[in-house]
Amino acid sequence: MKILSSVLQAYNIDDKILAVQSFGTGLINHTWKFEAENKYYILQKVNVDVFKDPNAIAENIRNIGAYLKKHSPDYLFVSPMKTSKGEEMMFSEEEGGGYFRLFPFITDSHSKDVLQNSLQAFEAASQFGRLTKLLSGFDVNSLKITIPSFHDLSLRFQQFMDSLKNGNNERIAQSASLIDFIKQESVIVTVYESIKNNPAFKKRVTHHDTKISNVLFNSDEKALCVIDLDTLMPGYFISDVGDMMRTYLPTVSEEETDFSKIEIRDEVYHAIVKGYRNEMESELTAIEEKHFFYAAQFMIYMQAIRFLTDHLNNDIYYGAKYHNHNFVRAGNQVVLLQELQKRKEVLIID
Ligand code: ADP
Ligand code: GN1
Ligand code: MG
Repeated sequence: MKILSSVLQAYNIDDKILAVQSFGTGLINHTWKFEAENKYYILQKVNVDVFKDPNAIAENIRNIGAYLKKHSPDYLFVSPMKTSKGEEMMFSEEEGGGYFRLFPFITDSHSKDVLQNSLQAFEAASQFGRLTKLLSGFDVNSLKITIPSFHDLSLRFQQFMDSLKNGNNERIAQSASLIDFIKQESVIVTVYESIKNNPAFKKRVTHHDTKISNVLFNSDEKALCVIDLDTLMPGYFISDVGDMMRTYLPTVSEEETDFSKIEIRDEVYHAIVKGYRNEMESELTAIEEKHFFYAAQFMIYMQAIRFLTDHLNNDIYYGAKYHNHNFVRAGNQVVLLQELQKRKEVLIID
């Protein structure tokens, strides 16, 4: 694996490049780690099929970074490094072309694909809550929309219904029971529509991808910071809390193919609520406070829809590493939602 020379030139890195490796388990961008001049770096190629305007990401991160530097100077906000021309990203024409950006590798940090205990959930939820809280004075409407209607469940449901008309017929037949389940649970969309029409649900600066691999921990298991800031956009708290629930509650990830292993950890649910509330309590309205459990349903349901829609559309968005990959992922998320629903009486503590 070789790093493009135009990329290294743009960042004035001309020494020997060591130990280049593909890094992380992200589904959208490409990420590598490498060493040069005794320092470690993270290099990323932005997926422009998904992020049609990479400059919008750079602008959001620049403006939020400047705000945090002024108002919360001790906060660790991981911005991309500047090129020698002072830009947060560079376009390379080499090998098909693409937008690349470089980050300093945060020392003594690692990320996780599966959460191991509720302390980690508390740490991560505090980090995501803190980010939104520190940005409560930032003009949320000044943010650029990097993916239009990203967490708009009504649109995701519509895209799913469209895939039933225009998608792969064999896959539609294969997915009958998943399709039925998603249709049966469409009250989750109805509740989302009432949220959209309710001014007590506030639009705040929202991360929109709070999965556990987007938190960096140190060797003492303290969360250092959040990363993967491409979808920092105006949004509802149910997006961030819900994606934490979706990815932290079960003992296995969305990639697990043995669905009997999907179990909800009650103590993790409570740790997420506690960590997020610790930071956000003064911001959340009374009605928002009552929607923590709904947040989990909302995000798991949306991810089930997105994986299944992609399967029906022949994997054009997420791709597939094996035959039926998105079908399996959708099945995993459906089982997760069913397991969550079973815990409803126990988990709702309001
Ligand atoms: P993706 O959009 O593909 O999910 P991420 O920005 O989340 O990309 O990066 C993928 C992985 O790379 C992360 O889960 C984390 O392990 C690692 N990573 C990203 N940025 C840094 C950084 N600045 N320092 C250390 N590790 C990082
Ligand atoms: C994608 O890039 P990554 O892996 O952090 C996706 C999220 C999904 C997630 C499912 C821009 O996130 O919305 O929840 O996969 N990001 C985009 O793992 O679609
Ligand atoms: Mg990521």
